[in-house]
Amino acid sequence: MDEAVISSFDFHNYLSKTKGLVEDALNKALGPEEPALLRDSMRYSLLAGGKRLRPILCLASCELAGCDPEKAMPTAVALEMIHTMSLIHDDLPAMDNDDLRRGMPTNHKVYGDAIAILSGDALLTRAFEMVAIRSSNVSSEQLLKVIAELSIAAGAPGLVGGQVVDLESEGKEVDLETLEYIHLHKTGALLKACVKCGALIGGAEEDLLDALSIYANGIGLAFQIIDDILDVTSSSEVLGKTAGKDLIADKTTYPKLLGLKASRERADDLISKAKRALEPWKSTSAPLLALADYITNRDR
Ligand code: GRG
Repeated sequence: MDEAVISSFDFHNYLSKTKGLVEDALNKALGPEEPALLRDSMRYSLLAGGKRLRPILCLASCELAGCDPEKAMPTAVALEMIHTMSLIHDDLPAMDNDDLRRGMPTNHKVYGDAIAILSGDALLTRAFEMVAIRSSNVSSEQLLKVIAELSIAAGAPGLVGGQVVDLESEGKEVDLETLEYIHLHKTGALLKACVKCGALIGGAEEDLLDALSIYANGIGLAFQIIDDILDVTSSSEVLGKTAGKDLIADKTTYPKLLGLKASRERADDLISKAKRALEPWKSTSAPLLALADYITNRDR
């Protein structure tokens, strides 16, 4: 794709088509299994909508590496399962204690705390099953690398670690370094895994993996800065989750530390840097470039 092709790239069409494929795969990933209560609770949250940004990033990275994105679909589904389980657990009374997610009552409000915890556990373990059992035409070596990436991103070095520091920091003065640590772990780690896993399945060379790592760091942090901004500037109706929550929980956020204008500028800088990393792949990176812009321009 040259400049003209990139500027004519129909992102709206790409997004709705790819989202449709992801929704389809998510729907098929959870069959008519037992016990019914657990299945219903898992399906309730997994199929509740959402932007599906993580699986789309995974598929787009696989495609950029020159491979049919369908090959990465089981991993893309796994990533959305891990993300969804983190949302279910994050909403629990012992954590963020929220009633609204993706425009619907949170999982524990419908199924109770115990089933919400267990359906999160089941989604997390199902994610690894998806990668190990449903992937085809992907070598065992690639699958092992993907499984390692997912484990690291979800566990103590990623989401769980970030969540712990986030919980510990509530009601305290937090500096920019700690805030960045929280964001890069709690949010950035999984977004980075999406990009990396897609590229690994696509058979990306080292130079592309390095560039995608820079891209992922930039979009990961920018995504959370925008999330902090939207928490202040948007409404629960638009967000589909409780707006103003950070203030209520006395959390340090980018707008609190830097103000709204400087936060927006920081997000824009990060997105520009992320996009610059993909310059050498200008002719084939239109979806990832457009996804980077989507992250800063989104309204929910
Ligand atoms: C993963 C083992 C494991 C445990 C989870 C609870 C927890 C540990 C971590 C919390 C992680 C968390 C909720 C981070 C926030 C990430 C974030 C900004 C979510 C919102 O993502 P969107 O906007 O949501 O992409 P949709 O609904 O569009 O998918």
